[in-house]
Amino acid sequence: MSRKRALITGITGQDGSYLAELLLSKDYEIHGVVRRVAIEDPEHRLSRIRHLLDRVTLHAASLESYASIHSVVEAAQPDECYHLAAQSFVTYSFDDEFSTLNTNINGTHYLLSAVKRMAPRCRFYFAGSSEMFGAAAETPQNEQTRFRPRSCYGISKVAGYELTRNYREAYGMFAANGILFNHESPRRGYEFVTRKITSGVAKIAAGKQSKLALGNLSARRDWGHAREYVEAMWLMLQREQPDDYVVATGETHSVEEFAQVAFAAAGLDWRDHVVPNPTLFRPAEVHLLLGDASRANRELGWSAKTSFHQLVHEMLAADLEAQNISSAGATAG
Ligand code: G4F
Repeated sequence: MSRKRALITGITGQDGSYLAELLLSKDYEIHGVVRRVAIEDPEHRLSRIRHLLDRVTLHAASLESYASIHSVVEAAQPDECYHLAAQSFVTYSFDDEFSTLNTNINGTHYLLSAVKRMAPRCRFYFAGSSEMFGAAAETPQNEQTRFRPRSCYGISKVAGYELTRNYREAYGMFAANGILFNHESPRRGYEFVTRKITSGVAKIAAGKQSKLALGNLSARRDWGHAREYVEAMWLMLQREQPDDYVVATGETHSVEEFAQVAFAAAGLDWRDHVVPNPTLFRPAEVHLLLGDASRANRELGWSAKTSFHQLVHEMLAADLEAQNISSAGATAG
């Protein structure tokens, strides 16, 4: 039997890199969609997949161009398509609503349409988000919880979710939505609060800075490990029938708790270093997210394994090592 082919948009990101590793371990042939600038600047823009470059085929395309997306799908002829690429930083979606909505909604629509035309039997995964729940009316949130997004990012993800569901219902495509709660790792981008904290703690421990400015410390998130969350994506596309799944740990912690644990692990007191910065508050905040992943547990056999403390410690250890500080000094998780 020939190898299965997977097409991954966003392959250069945290999730894309873990997913490519997972699928390579299952002997998939991997095709990734990247921006042309990434191919021209591999040192910086392909850093998360540098170790995979001789085993993946990269295609230059833009989510803003239907023609380029169509060409990639036609060339790759994927059996499975994982649509992870997006403008994914919620804060930025307040700064530029238009580009977030255009890229995220049109990009998903272009890809769905191209798959329907060029590879109709391809199984499609859409990276939905717990940001879709927004000011959720119930806690914990599951697949039935109503969406009440609080940002253009959340709105764009609701649109992508609905497009995916509509292609499933209207055209019989195998199209599944993952509703993933926050998932982090040492590969997380520095703009997200978890990595901002662990990299900040490491720089403070190295004596390179003394303060860390943060916004809303009381916001609560359900934080899991990205490496485990990509397994849930793959499992969703192995089902007999497509469906939508919440992927979460079932635990919620505040930003303050995250900071407290990270600083304490480096032998520091967060109160000596964290400075509140009101400009980092969002115009509309999502105050509390907590996922109920029992459907994923029941039907996919998936559950989160890494604890909150283990996650913080793993991220901090990587950032300490980047500062040439032995992570053995970090209190065990
Ligand atoms: O780390 P964050 O920027 O992640 P956020 O907004 O929850 O979104 C992430 O998770 C979503 C899944 O629910 C994804 F769809 C999305 O793409 C992204 O991966 O912020 C987390 C919380 C927020 O409440 C924010 O207000 O941390 C609070 N926060 C406090 N100080 C801060 C900061 N966030 C950032 N980025 N920077 C701060 O200084």
